[in-house]
Amino acid sequence: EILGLVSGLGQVNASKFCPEKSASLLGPLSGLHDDISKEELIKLFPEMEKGGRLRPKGCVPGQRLAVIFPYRNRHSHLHIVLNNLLPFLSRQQADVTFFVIEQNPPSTFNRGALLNIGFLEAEKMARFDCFIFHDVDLIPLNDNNLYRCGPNPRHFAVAMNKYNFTLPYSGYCGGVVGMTRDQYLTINGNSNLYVGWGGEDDDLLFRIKHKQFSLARYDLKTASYDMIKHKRDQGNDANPLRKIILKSATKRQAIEGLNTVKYQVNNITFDHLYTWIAVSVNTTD
Ligand code: UDH
Ligand code: NGS
Repeated sequence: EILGLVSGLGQVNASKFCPEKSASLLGPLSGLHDDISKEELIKLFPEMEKGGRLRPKGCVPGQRLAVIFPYRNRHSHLHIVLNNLLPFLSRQQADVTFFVIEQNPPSTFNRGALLNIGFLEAEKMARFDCFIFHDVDLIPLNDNNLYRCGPNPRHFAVAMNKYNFTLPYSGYCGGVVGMTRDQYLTINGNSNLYVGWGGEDDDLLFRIKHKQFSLARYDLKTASYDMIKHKRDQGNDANPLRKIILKSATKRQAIEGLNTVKYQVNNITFDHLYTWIAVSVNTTD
């Protein structure tokens, strides 16, 4: 009788955890590109919890995820990407909270600093196991592309439409990257020195490798994305110094990054779809 009780309990516990791979996955997806309003999205996903948390009913996921969007003036992209990510992550049975880290004017856009800020601010809210740093214009096209963290940092955005669904160069580490809390702390996050477009993602890979991690990637078919077409942003001109800064990536790693990012939080809103954090980034431009 005791044995029966023990094995019974075992079953109850085992069935509480979500399976490694959800039975709801569809594989390849066509990608939803149409504009959608915030109100329509809220209607489509009433089950979301304040602050933008989605989690499965009926089982407990192994990891709690924070998706961090670096953001300025991309309202339509944000909602298009959420219209894709919400069903995608729901099918993956993820426990996920979305953070929009908005850089207020006038400083030049600084993607690396915004990702550091997203990490630090999310840490103040809850204990997340896995951080997915996600450009706001990238739509995943296969739901076998599991948004999870593992023993090494993962580059998710391997194959994008704009590069004919191939990796543009072997060291490309942009778009969407995922890391555990410990991995991000170990590499000291992103550099804050890349003011304007370019280089911060290459710097990140130097940091990852310098701490003896390898970069995990799914295959091209699994890790494919559409980039939403858009015009050039204002306030994010290519940084003419990016290649020079990149040369000192590993020398700077310990003394510049997550441990030195300077910013002020201007506002925090716990919305239905996301936690929105508006910040001013103190940079040298
Ligand atoms: N982003 C914003 N607003 C901006 C700029 C960037 O929200 O004004 C965010 C957004 O999440 C975007 C990410 O930062 O997806 C990366 O921006 P990006 O300009 O590096 O990359 P994106 O893929 O465009 O959007 C590529 C344009 C290439 C410009 C080439 C310059 N030589
Ligand atoms: C490289 C940039 C990266 C950028 C990548 C892809 O040249 O930051 O192109 O560009 N590195 C440097 O400039 C040093 S993109 O597809 O965004 O146009 O991510």
